Amino acid sequence: MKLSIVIADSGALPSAFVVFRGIEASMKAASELGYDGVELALKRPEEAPPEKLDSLLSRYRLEVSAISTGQVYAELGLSFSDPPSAKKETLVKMFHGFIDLAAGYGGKVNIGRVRGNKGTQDPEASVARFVETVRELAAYAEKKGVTLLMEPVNRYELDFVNSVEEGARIIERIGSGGIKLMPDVFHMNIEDATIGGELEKWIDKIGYVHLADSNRLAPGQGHTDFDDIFAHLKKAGYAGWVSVEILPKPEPYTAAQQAAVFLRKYLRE
Ligand code: LER
Ligand code: MN
Repeated sequence: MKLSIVIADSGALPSAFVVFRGIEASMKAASELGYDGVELALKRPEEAPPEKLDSLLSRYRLEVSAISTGQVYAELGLSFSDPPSAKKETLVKMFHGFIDLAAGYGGKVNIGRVRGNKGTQDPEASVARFVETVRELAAYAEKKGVTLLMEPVNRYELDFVNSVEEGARIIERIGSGGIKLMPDVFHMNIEDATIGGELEKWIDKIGYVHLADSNRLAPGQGHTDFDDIFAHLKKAGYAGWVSVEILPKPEPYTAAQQAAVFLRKYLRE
């Protein structure tokens, strides 16, 4: 397994859920702390120009683990569940841009908050629009050798695809090889009956894992059982990325350091 941390540009929205801000400063810190990679939380593909990425990644000996897109919904105010419109076309084109960028950097693009809510008016129609939009994007991603990552998110943030099992079922419904699951153990602690057990059960569909403790601080600062999580991931043969997505508390560098120090033992074993 390889260890990554979520970072963003200095112009990231206040709602961006990242540990460090400012691409260069973040990469320098991640590298010093022994991370193998960085997950780029972008609101537009142009925020991470390839020339800049190439020079920073080689200077700090890092890889891009994935591109995450949580800010896109906040920035554009529309989602994959919305009815067709010119704005929705803009959203889909923007995802083509993320996929094109990921083709050279990490090969993974996440779908979290941008799926939107199914609402109460006609929830099945919203979910159907979501499935259709993601199916199209997954086909585009597959052609580019990129995997979309569907992130189950807890009920207090989104009203569908909350548990890993729901994520697995919707991936089956999408029916494409271009999409996998991105379980986040913080959300799993709220929505899933077990964490390690569910990860092992759905391992064939899992392409990436987000790590945070029960209180969303660095792993080791809450009551999540990481011994159990890593025992199951190892038993299942998981060899992909685990990425630290935590609150920047008590302050970003300390939080990232706590996570790296705590997780090192599982990654070395
Ligand atoms: C994004 O990865 C995530 O986990 C969300 O909870 C952020 O809103
Ligand atoms: Mn997450």
